Amino acid sequence: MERERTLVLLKPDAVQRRLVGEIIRRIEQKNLDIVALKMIRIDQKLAETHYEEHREKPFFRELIDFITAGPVVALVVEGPDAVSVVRRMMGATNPFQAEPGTIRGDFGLDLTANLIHGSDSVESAKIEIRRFFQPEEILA
Ligand SMILES: Nc1nc2c(ncn2[C@@H]2O[C@H](COP(=O)(O)OP(=O)(O)O)[C@@H](O)[C@H]2O)c(=O)[nH]1
Ligand SMILES: [Mg+2]
Repeated sequence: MERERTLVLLKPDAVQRRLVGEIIRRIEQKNLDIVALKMIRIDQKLAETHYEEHREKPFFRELIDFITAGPVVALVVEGPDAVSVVRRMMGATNPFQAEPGTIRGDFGLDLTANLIHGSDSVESAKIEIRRFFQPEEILA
């Protein structure tokens, strides 16, 4: 398996609901490496860039309002096949369809506030990591 890096965001609902520790525990328990971590506020501009692909969707405004409403925890997670491993740990976007045992399946019940973001490909991971982290913030 290729070693990959992926961008993970613990969304404002995860912070508000005190699920940061639980979600990071799962990432660590899986034996993935955390190579960068910080708490930030996502501003309007960063939110709109990050969710650019959804600009024409009916839920876009709600999504931007939600992701900018409170602090998030941003991580760079590294490991074999990290992009898809993290996506599987997250579970389906719709928490009603997310399997038990996944983060969204175990803790989520809302389509917008679904706790966690993970990059959906190696290519978008590279772009998203650059968008959220300076090179010197990431462990070599
Ligand atoms: N209200 C609402 N929010 C959605 C819907 N689809 C996606 N979202 C939100 O937009 C984010 C980005 O969507 P997407 O990239 O498709 O899902 P993800 O990659 O699994 O996070 C999701 O994580 C949700 O927070 C929807 O149909 N309704
Ligand atoms: Mg996505």
